[in-house]
Amino acid sequence: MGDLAARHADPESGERGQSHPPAEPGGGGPNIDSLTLTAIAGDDGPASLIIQAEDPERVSIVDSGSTSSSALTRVVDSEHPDALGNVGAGALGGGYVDFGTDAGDAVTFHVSPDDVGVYNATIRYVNGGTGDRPLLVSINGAEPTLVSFPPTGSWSNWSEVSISVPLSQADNTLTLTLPSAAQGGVANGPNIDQIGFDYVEALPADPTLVFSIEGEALTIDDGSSAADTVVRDASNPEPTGGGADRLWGILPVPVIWTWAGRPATQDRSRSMSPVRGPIC
Ligand SMILES: [Ca+2]
Ligand SMILES: [Ca+2]
Repeated sequence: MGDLAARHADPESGERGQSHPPAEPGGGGPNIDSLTLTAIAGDDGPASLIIQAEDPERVSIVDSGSTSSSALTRVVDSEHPDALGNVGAGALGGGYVDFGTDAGDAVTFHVSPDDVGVYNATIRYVNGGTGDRPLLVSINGAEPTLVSFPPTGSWSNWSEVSISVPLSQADNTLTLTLPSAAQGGVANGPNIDQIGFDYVEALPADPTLVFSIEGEALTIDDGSSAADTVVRDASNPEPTGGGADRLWGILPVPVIWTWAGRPATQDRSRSMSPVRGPIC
């Protein structure tokens, strides 16, 4: 919608002004000089949220296992260096969380958006190691999904991993947990700087339908004991209908896009690749 106003001049009085539009019985009309359309800002959705990992008001840490310094999952800043006495350069907000070495160590972000919905969560991290340091990601305590945090080249070269998450209530939690080897983890994690949350779209109509994807395996939880939500493919087609192959066409599977292993300033469009499905 716009704000419509017309500038006109009265030929007898010389009066000029704006009207919506002028009424002039008996024919004729005003001389139209110009038309001004003023756009009214639309609703761009809820404002973005950025939570610093070192924010004690919004982030809680569960540190388990050994009490040796290298095993601790803790906040690192100028007053609290890491186990080697270092503070990594390039973190935003003055600090970051350094994962220790114990499976089960966890960092929970408390997220209170203006509106519920599906959000893009951009996790800023650094991994100066030589191999992937995956973490389990869970939203509001739901079944976690393993997310990759590939090497970034150095401990000061921060990068981002972006995942799609549902923020379905006023207060949500996003928990990053160091997985065990059996869960696909290694005995260490990346450093986490911050997570930004950007609104994408409204929640699905049926919030009880939950997809969880780990690796190549897809698990469906339809919220009831009856297996009435199943995968249909060539090995398990529809009992009836669906055409010759009894499949109702192919539905696109949503994916998580990562921009891992690149400098934060790099053009995202050149290195995106889908790795996993949505976390619910
Ligand atoms: Ca620990
Ligand atoms: Ca930070």
